[in-house]
Amino acid sequence: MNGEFSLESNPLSISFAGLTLANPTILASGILGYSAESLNRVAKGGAGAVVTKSVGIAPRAGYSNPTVVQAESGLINAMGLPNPGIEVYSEEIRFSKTVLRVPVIASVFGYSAEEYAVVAKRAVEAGADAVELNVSCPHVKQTGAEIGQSPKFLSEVVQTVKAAISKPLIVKLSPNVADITVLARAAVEAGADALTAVNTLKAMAIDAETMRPILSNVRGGLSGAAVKPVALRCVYDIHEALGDVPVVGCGGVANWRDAVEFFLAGASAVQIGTAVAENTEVFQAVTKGVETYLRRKHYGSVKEIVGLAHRK
Ligand code: RRO
Repeated sequence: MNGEFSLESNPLSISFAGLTLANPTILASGILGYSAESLNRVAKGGAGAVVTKSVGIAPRAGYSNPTVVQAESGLINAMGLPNPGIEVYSEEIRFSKTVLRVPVIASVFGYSAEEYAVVAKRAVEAGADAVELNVSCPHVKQTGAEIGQSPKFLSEVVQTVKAAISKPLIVKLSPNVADITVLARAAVEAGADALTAVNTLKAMAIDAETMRPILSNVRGGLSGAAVKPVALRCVYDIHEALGDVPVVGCGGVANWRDAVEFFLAGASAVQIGTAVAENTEVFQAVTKGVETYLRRKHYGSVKEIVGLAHRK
């Protein structure tokens, strides 16, 4: 095995929705995902899989600056879905598959169910190992949360994409809803193979000196440590309501303890985003810490601890 673990005997390996990862850490969409080169840097840094920046059918410039503002214990962004469009981005996916040794998950968005399906199909044709539907961007009109907050729209998008691709379909849910289990159930009943919980929390920042909102788009999405308790509760709610549906935890993971908390809540893997901007070594550090934790607690694998916080 060239000195590597076989995936079956590796206690950190995890399988969900037809994907097998050597470790349960995944690069979240939107961070370092613009090119095959940056995805490769993250994979070499120890990520078990990577998710691309969200890509749509046509190029989009995104919002003007400022697009990011530091908040207490987190970041607020309103990038506005900047992306080169699937035609150009397909080349990055194709190239990434020649250099990366971990699964590449394409994050896709659209303004209709058909558009989502076209982009997803093109991403899979370019070699993506799975598709993550972004139905949860909190601040771009006519896509994102407008779809992810409506069980009817969500169901239509998921069904249409599912019929168009043969690879695993993951749906990234919004935390900006009254009851996330309603949307989780709608996605699964429409054919989602797994869920990512969650995208950013709707937020804003105001400058006391200029007396104006800071972001050019006024509203944005909060990520980082500040959202972890919300994301954890979302994963817990989904696991409680839907049991065995694979969930990928996303929101404020920065160290092994955060990751373990998400596994105990019911996540099979975790995505890391905001913390990567500060520390590209974070994947290795989290994986090592999880391994030490499993040994200390006498568990043989990550999957043995998934959902354990639900024990009565
Ligand atoms: O590009 C963005 O502004 C963005 C997206 Br697509 C998303 O899904 N979540 C977010 O916080 N920002």
